[in-house]
Amino acid sequence: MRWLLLCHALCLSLLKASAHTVELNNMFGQIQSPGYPDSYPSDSEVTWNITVPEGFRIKLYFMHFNLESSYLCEYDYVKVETEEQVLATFCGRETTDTEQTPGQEVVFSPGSFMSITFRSDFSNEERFTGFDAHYMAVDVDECTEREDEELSCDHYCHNYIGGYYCSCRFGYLLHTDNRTCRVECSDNLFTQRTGVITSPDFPNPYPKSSECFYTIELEEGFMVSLQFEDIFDIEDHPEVPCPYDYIKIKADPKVWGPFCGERAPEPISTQSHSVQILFRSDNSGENRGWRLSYRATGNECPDLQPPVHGKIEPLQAKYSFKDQVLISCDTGYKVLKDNVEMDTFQIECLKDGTWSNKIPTCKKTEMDEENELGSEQETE
Ligand SMILES: [Ca+2]
Ligand SMILES: [Ca+2]
Ligand SMILES: [Ca+2]
Repeated sequence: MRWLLLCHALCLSLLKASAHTVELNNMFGQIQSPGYPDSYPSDSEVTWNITVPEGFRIKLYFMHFNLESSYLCEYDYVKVETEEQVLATFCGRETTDTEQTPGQEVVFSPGSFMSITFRSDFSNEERFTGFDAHYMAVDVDECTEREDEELSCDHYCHNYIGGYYCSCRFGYLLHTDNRTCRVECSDNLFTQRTGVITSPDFPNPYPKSSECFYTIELEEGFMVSLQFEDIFDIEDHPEVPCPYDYIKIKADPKVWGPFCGERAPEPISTQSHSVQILFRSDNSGENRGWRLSYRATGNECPDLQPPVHGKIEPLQAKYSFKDQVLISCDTGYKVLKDNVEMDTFQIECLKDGTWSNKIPTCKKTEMDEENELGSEQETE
């Protein structure tokens, strides 16, 4: 029992002495089996951990390789791995069905870390000279290798040794994520009675990482209604309502939306003269966006009858807020308003749906009255 305990302690310390780890942080270097180019000792284990800066990966290859061969490399081996996966296991002198030697093979790490372990078992059937390997940091070409849309450049990618950067097409700005291209679209003011508003670049996919504001601002008394077109495509989610991109419409205190998906919202009658539209996009996805037309209408005023011996211009079936009408009289007549004679008189349809004034009358001018009298006398 005593001996056993002693052996246990002794064997452990022996094992510890023969197994050790070497940390390597250089951009290149050489790794050799213990005692190289002499034969390597039995019961030996060495691990080399190579770390290179971010943006690089490690290239490893062998100039010499001579290890004891065994079924599936059970005895002696060189194992190349990362934290997560075994990249290669080598042993022997020649590649067979169950043993692989590196030969001309080059091993690349997917990331900036690689671990190489050499192990020999308790015996060697003959003399083996081990291995001589070299490693170096090589650039990762992020532009051709990044297949994940969440990580790749939105527009243009530029690779350089040790890193990469993104740039955008003309008219776009690189977002602070240094990857997606946004547009400046926060300052759009519409003051006409009708108009068309679209997402940026419509019907091409709208820019990512953008926040667009559109304001329709008309005089009080107008009421804006919105109508979306059939092409409507805003990134959505099958369960969560509009978590990525959306359009929202606001006319204090009412809010419509957020809207997303592929079905255009129903027409919206805001009942307001001031409408704000917010459109937001996140950093991924390709969707076509939206297009809407708006129209501002006011209250309608009652029908108008032209005065006797007079006319109104323009003559319309209906008049609404802000429409103006000019009243004039036939030749020989004058417009009479509040006992004042004038050539024309203008009235306007007000926001409450009433006319600014009553229709004036047309009065025969005095000169004409005299003339008429005179002519009557002449004919007598
Ligand atoms: Ca061996
Ligand atoms: Ca690079
Ligand atoms: Ca999106």
